[in-house]
Amino acid sequence: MQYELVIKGGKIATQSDIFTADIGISAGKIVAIGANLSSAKQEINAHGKWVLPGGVDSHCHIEQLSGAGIMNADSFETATRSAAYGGTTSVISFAAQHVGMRLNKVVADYAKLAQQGAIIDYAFHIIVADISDKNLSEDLPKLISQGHRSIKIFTTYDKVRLQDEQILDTLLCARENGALVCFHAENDGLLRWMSKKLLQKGYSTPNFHVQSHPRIAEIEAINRMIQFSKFIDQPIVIFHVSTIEGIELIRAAQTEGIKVFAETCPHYLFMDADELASPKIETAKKLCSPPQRRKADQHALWDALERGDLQIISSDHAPYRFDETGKLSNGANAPFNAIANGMPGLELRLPLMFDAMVSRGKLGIKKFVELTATAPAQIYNLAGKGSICIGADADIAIWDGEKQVTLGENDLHDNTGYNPFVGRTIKGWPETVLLGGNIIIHNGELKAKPGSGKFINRAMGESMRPTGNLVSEMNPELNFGAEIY
Ligand code: DUC
Ligand code: ZN
Ligand code: ZN
Repeated sequence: MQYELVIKGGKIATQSDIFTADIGISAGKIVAIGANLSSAKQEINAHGKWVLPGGVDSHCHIEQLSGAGIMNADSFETATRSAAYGGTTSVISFAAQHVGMRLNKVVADYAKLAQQGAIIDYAFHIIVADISDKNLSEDLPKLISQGHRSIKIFTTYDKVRLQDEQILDTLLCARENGALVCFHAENDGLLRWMSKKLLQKGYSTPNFHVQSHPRIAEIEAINRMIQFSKFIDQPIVIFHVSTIEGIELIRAAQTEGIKVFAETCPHYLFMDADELASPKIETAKKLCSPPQRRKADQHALWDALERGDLQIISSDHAPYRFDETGKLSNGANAPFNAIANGMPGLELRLPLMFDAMVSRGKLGIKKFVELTATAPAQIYNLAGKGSICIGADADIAIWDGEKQVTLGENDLHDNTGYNPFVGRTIKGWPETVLLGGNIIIHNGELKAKPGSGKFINRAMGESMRPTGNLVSEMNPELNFGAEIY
């Protein structure tokens, strides 16, 4: 058999195995894995290199208008270019509804932007902010059946959050149509009350962002969303878990049999609240919600990743330039609650995690592959993604495990213009990246064109299936025969 491409002699890692082999690729797929594969139109020598599945980043904000009306710094082109440079080959970004918009149109608009700009494959979480009109009765079921199998809900942020009753309606809609529901879980009242109190006392500089997002806000909202998930029997994902107590709630729910998945992000693992201690406006560069927490939380997050309580590491890439278009859109003296939240993360998610997990040995390379590629692909049902096996998409990153890189202020390929991890030296870097068997990055050069990434149409997956365990009030046998579902 003649292959279009053979990757020779690399050390392959999957979530379950490490072995040395050649990989034969044809028509965009992995068609052979074995020794001495020959007869290829093109060969890549990977001796001495790691050959890993391309990364799957399942939480990133691209070309998105925030709840406060501030535009991301990145287009699909710049964000996915940056992802590719960092070894990521699939992203799930957001189709973000705002109040008054029809979901159909929102998704069509984002789909068009991605189609024109993306250089890696993509899917969308649909942000539901307005369930009125026919959004829930018509648009959402149709969009789910068209392959958009995940929904995101905010429990906070004035202009986009849903009320409890609306959350229950949306969970039920997801249950009936087969989709996951993801949450930004923080208690809105608590955040607003704390911001008001801090500002009344004159505490307005960026460092007070941490106090304005008390850990109890996360704990309360995670707990409430878990109880809702149990009540409706609808699988959920808790985004960006940052606290010990949040982990404990998730772990207890999973032990009880509630279908709760969860992620954390590099900025919670590698940064703590001390990074936000300065009252200077530069602190705005690292403002995100929830905020970075304590060293003890970092340790707990690592333990939770090891045990499997948290299954995914995403970037939560939310790029805003450090100027009047982004972080400083309300001026250089803006109070902490008028500064756009988020930081760039698409490009460095994998190198930071590789450095910690592989070069420094924390949890090892199989767990690295699992958390950053295989598990997000499985949980969100991105067929063909996140693993190296026969029949998988040939989305592959070839890593030089010895390469050391010291991060500069503006050396990323996104459009944010700064690097929150500047000054760190990390070991291990993806030098060649393939998408569907095509080389898209090689030795620091981009080889792909905007628009070459494809939409990943998702079927209903196992993670989305309800457990069948009904609380008594929802169980017709115990509830006077009332059928709620
Ligand atoms: N927080 C969010 O909720 N979204 C984007 C980035 C952030 O910090
Ligand atoms: Zn969020
Ligand atoms: Zn986010």
